[in-house]
Amino acid sequence: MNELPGRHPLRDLRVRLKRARRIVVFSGAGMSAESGIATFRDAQDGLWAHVDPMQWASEAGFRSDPPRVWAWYEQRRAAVRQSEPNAGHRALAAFSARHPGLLGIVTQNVDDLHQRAGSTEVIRLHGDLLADRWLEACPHAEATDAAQAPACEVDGGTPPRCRHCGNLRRPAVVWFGENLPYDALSAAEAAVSDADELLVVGTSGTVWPAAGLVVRARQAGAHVVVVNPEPTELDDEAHLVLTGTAARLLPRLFDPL
Ligand code: BJW
Repeated sequence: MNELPGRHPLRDLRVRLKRARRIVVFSGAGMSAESGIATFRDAQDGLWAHVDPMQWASEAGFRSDPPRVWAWYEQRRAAVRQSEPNAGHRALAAFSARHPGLLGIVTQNVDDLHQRAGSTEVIRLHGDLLADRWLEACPHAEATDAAQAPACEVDGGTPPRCRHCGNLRRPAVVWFGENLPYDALSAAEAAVSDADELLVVGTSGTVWPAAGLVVRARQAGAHVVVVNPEPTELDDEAHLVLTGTAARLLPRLFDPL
């Protein structure tokens, strides 16, 4: 059963945050929306408003047309490089700097805006948009002994390939049907299990197993707060739903009075 919000939910939450032993922020694409980065599922301008996600964010989609998918990722990389952290990212980083060890971030985001704002304790569940890796375990990429195989060489293609075996580079993100990085998911599970406050910011809560972290946190006793301008799949898990954007609400929660 969720709490009825008090007359001053923001003020009450600030008091809770002040008393908290461990705060975790679980963020999604909406966290970066006010930095100009498109969300995925926004009906108007989300990345997937007009395309089938499985054609873009799955291994099968990539294999079906590597240049098309690579070019889409290159556009998104350029948008991230040109963007800046917003007031929400900065409020979290500044709070962490004032209270070392109190706040951790578990993010589904593949941009680097939490890190560029100055947050150091960030667990990335879905990888790194700005990095890439081999599609297959490449014998040339893995070889350390030049006698075993010639050193791997990346050609200048789109996407780049290994000159020797044709293996492709791919974005170092987690696509549908792929396991999340084991270390990141384990660390995230431990972090949310230990939180007394969990703030769920800017995620629709539709993608698993990430969304399950909120269920886990609540079961482990955390006070769960959703921050989002729209309803989400996780609202029923929340003790409190704050309707508003990350860049507007997070400074009001975390900035010093
Ligand atoms: C604002 C705002 C503002 C706007 N301020 N807020 C259990 C049940 C059902 C399905 C599954 C299940 N377990 C696994 C699955 C399958 C699948 C899944 O979850 N499917 C569902 C969609 C049905 N999961 C997987 O495949 C995962 N892997 C896995 O489970 O491995 C095991 C396995 C192996 C083999 C076979 C099967 C399973 C992997 C998931 C990988 C997700 N990858 C993506 C793409 C990353 C690469 C890329 O960027 O291209 O990650 S999908 C995309 O969704 C991205 C995001 O991180 C993720 C979450 O999206 P997010 O962040 O919530 O964004 P939106 O757009 O949905 O929402 C934005 C929100 O912001 C909205 O609420 C707005 O209102 C709000 N907002 N402005 C605050 N200013």
